[in-house]
Amino acid sequence: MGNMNMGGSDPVPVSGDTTFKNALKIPETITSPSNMIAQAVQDTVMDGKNAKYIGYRSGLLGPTFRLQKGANFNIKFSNQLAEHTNIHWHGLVIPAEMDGHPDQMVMPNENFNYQFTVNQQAGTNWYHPHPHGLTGKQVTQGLAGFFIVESSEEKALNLPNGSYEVPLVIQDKRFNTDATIKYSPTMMEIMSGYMGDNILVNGTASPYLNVSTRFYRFRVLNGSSARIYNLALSNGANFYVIGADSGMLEKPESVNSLLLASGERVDILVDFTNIALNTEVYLENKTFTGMGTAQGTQAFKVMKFIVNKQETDTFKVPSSLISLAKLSNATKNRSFALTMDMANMSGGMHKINGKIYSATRIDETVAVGSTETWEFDNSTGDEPHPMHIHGVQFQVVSRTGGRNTILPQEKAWKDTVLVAPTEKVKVIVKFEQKGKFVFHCHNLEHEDDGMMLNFEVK
Ligand SMILES: [Cu+2]
Repeated sequence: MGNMNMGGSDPVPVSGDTTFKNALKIPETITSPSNMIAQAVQDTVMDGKNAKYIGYRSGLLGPTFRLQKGANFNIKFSNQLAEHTNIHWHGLVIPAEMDGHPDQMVMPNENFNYQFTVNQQAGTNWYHPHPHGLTGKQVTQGLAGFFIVESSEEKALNLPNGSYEVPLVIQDKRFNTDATIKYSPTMMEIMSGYMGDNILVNGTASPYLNVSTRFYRFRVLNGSSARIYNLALSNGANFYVIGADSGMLEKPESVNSLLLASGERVDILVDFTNIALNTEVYLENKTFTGMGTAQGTQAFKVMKFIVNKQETDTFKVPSSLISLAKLSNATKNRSFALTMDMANMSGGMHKINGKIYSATRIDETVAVGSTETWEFDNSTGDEPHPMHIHGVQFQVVSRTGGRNTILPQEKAWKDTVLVAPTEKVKVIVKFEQKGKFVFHCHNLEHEDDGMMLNFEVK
């Protein structure tokens, strides 16, 4: 391993089926949750082959929960897998004992009641397992889903809804010849992240969606282990960013493309109004630079939209969306150095402030109710790290080095922020939930490799 490229392995080219002949699957929507089971499931994902995966209901992935701000969430979660798992409610600010900390495992054949009040603004959250060392494997093999929070303030905007509001979880996967999902990262792939050669949307390989001549709202989640996407439309049209992670922007921002890292979400409006019938428009990934040697070198298509129905749409993109109270008056700054250390290959290479994860160590102690700035410092690194903090939402305050700006998809309540090589990114956070939480890189191989620390709010 002496002369290896410190920036990671060669990129895994996307070489899967590009016929875009499979109708996009839409996960079941649940408004009155009762139970969830992590279990073996049968599904048809690749090449028409029925195969065994893991999921929370009847196929790959889980349902979309859709709850109103103020609603109570209460489910009996059963683990029918052969290994421990749990559920982290990514983006929800809920009590520590419900957050799915890596300490809080549900063992095989055991149950746990996840019970909390949804007490935050409208946004696109999601859920996935968080067992330390197994998160990448369990998410890649099928465990993930959306958790959408709605509010009256958001409803009043009359955004496209019903079948015109579509959640899209983008994931890259590798398959075995029997169509089961392969997950076996090499040492090199622990550095770069494990990338797949097939792009799936909502568990659908090579997907298409029929659309009408009107506006659509797409809630896009990067549910991949490591791959970053530079999303754009193949017709070159701009689209409107209206939300990011767990909240909405104050006003829509028109963009031509945007980067979305693992764990991040973006809520967008796409205008198909003046497109001729039978036109095909692709959601695609454009090449990009500045994210290490393993990312961004290849352009590829993600999914196909077929404009095949004429409709009259009177929707106008609103000039303003919601009011967003800016956090200020931080009383403390903490800085976190993001590094990669080849000297400790077997014990964890990816570190935060020189440390790999220890379940028994509290790394930071924060006063409940306090507001702080946290700075993620990747100024000496050559890998991108999407940093996620549990139990809070934050606002991005500054980015210095690298892209040197706050991007449209960062001007809202967030919980995951992409810190590129050479960048320092500062976020402002108010800590309102007591207890023990983690923060970590959402490149799931980095996370499983130990790029995660504990903090306790008390
Ligand atoms: Cu990382």
